Amino acid sequence: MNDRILLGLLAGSTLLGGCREGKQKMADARPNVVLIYADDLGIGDLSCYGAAKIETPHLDSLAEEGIKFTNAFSTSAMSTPSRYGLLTGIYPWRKENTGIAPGNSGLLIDTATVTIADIFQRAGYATAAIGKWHLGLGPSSGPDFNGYISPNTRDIGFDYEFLIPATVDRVPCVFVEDGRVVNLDPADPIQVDYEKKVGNWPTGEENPELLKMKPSQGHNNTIVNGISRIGYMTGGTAALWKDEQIAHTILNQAEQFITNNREHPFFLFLGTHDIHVPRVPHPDFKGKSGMGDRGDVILQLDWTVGRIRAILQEKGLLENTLIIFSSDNGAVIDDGYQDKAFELLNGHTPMGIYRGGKYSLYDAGTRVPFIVYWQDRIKAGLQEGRFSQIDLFRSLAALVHQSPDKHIAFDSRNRIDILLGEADADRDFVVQQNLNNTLGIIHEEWKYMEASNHPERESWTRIELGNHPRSQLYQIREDPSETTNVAEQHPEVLKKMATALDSIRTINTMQP
Ligand code: NG6
Ligand code: CA
Repeated sequence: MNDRILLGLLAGSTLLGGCREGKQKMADARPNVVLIYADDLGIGDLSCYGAAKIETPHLDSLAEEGIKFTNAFSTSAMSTPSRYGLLTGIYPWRKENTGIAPGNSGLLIDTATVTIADIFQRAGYATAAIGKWHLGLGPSSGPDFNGYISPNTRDIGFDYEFLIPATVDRVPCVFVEDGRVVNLDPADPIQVDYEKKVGNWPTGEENPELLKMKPSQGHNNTIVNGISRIGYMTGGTAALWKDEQIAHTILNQAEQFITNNREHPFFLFLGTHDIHVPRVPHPDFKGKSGMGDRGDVILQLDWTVGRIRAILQEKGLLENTLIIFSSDNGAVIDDGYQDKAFELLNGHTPMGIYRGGKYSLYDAGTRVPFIVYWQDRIKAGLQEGRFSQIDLFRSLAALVHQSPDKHIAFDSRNRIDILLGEADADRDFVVQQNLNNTLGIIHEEWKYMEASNHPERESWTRIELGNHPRSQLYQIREDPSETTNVAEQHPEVLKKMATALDSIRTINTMQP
């Protein structure tokens, strides 16, 4: 943050200290922060990003009245690593085991690591993680779902948690609240195994006739609510979620947290399940998009965002709340269930003009919608320069007047000026990561992708991953769809980009 803004914020907080009268009235007096992190939402999935076949009015008005970023990136093309990067300000590929986590993974963020939630706590905020987590829980041997799960997010800076432990297509299909499975009957303990079947609940593989949604890839283990998942489970019947209700459950928890903290500054990390698979819309949205379940859950996501904004408004908090909306990775169409996502697209282009998709090193893997809204405080605008979610850590820290030590969040840079619309987004280097931890880097008009011996496609993703035995180079200013590899024509650029990536990988060159 530049000094002017810092001084402004500091002055604001002292001057306005006396105006609070128990209610969060004035803008700039320790704003609340609500970070809504959607799942698998593509750069082309919202009408404010050019989608013509679907209407997302709530997100559109957020984008219209706030700042819409058109060149924003997640740190990775999958959920677990992107969340790791977002919450720690450290690139996930620096740490082992931040690939797609199973539902019985231990907590992947070391409790000694300072997270953005820790920073908010230091600033006197109440903090919560609500919704999709996907960074593991419990010790490295895995969580005990029948007892108190420790460590949990309360050991890494959150005061309150209400979590989908991994993903909705992975067992166990239960919520965890403050270290305990919600509604667990001790007489019906949960067992989870990712290797072999446990108990006698039917699986998609053995009993496909019981399925209301069939898998297209994998997803053929234990059946819960007529949908077969990844992994085996048994027990915990009273605790099982209902897929149709998940968006509402998450929203209700968010509303409660907001209500409980309406007189106190708060940070809410809200991970939606939408629009990840299995896509099972609530009846209010079923069939409403004309694009099948994938479209319906986009409407459901849009509704969730609209409700969050309305709740903040109802509580008198909207003018003092910074809302950030983004996605953990780019779009995927068929992600393992036969939900007719391809067949019903009707011309909709979730990846926009970009190549690849979720899992990929091509741009559609990490290029995501990114909207910032703060009523009255932020002027409506467009940010067309580059921005990476890795910078949220230090930017939000600066917003709440914290300056973390250099060894903390060392890949993150403070660009609160960009988030507040007071400077143009202009990240010099954007680092990208695909399913195989192959890295890419965007700099000036170039995009470089390092060589990789992994297959160019994996059958189960059906998406070009960007792995290639030779490094690739694209002139993305003229060729944003990455159609033509120009590595051979520009050997010096290739070398320069490779060196830049190497230096980021080995020493961190991005010290704030
Ligand atoms: C993959 C799953 C996919 C999704 C993904 C994680 C198969 C065939 N595919 O392994 O459905 O769950 O993992 O998605 O099992 S993420 O957005 O949470 O990273
Ligand atoms: Ca995801």
